[in-house]
Amino acid sequence: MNKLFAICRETAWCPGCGNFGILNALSQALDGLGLEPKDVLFVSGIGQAGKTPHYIKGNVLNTLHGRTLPTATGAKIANSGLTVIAIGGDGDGYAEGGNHFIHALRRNIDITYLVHNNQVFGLTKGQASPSSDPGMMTGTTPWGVYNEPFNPLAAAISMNGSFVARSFAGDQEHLAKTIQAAVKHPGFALVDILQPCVTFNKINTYQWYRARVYDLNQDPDYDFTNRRQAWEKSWEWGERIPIGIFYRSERPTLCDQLPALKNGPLVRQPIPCPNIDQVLAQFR
Ligand SMILES: Cc1ncc(C[n+]2csc(CCOP(=O)(O)OP(=O)(O)O)c2C)c(N)n1
Ligand code: SF4
Repeated sequence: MNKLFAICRETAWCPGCGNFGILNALSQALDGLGLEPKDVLFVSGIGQAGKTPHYIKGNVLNTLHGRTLPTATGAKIANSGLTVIAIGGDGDGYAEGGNHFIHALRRNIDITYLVHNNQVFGLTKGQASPSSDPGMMTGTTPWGVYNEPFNPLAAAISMNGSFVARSFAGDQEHLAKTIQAAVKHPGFALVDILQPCVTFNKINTYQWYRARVYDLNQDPDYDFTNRRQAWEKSWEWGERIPIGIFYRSERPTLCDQLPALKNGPLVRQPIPCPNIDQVLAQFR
């Protein structure tokens, strides 16, 4: 297999960070799909996860914290021929960018969204995030997290997200396979990735996850087209944690429905060249 998406720079991540497993799986997945870096755009915001596009070959659009999804949406509409992969942390996607997450699900824009879910704000030194487990003590929650955690899978299934999956940074094969399925899916594809932050999250470690995760798609009775079953499964957390494709359905994507894209990607369409004198005459 060609290694076109080879990892191309030294990283600024801590040794042992779960982001390495995600980066390797992403590169493996894209090589396996036969894509070329020139046809792939990685979009990210700010955070440790947001650095991922800097370390892999492809086009990169690095935007503001929490604005990964609207930026990726704009890029996909401008050049619908690109494979667009949005990447961010749980803070970027479920806190600052939480509103955008909901609307990307509604629009069913054809992008893959990888959320490196380490249950903390890693870059800013380990504050609690929306997915921190209750009771977790951090710099901003010295008496423990009081709030109910945000459940991205349940939220996505409730909003009729068309592809909803979870994987684990410590299982590269499973993650690469899940990313491939997400990229191939026509529509908005969420992959929430359990990502150990070895520096600031001493609870949800590799060991902790390894003792709990299981592949729900190995269960012959699990039907990922059954939305109710998927929603119920999305609440399983604690002693056992399911990974795999929770829910999948097909409906028109945003780009399928935009009249301006009927003749192909906007960037390939001729730009109407107005007569500048006539335009200026309108303002006289
Ligand atoms: C609008 C805005 N708010 C806050 C910040 C500060 N900030 C930068 S990264 C970050 C959180 C990063 O956490 P997460 O998105 O979970 O990514 P991680 O670093 O854990 O991969 C915050 C709060 C910012 N850069 N911009
Ligand atoms: S602080 Fe956590 S998320 Fe950031 S690089 Fe280190 S281990 Fe990874």
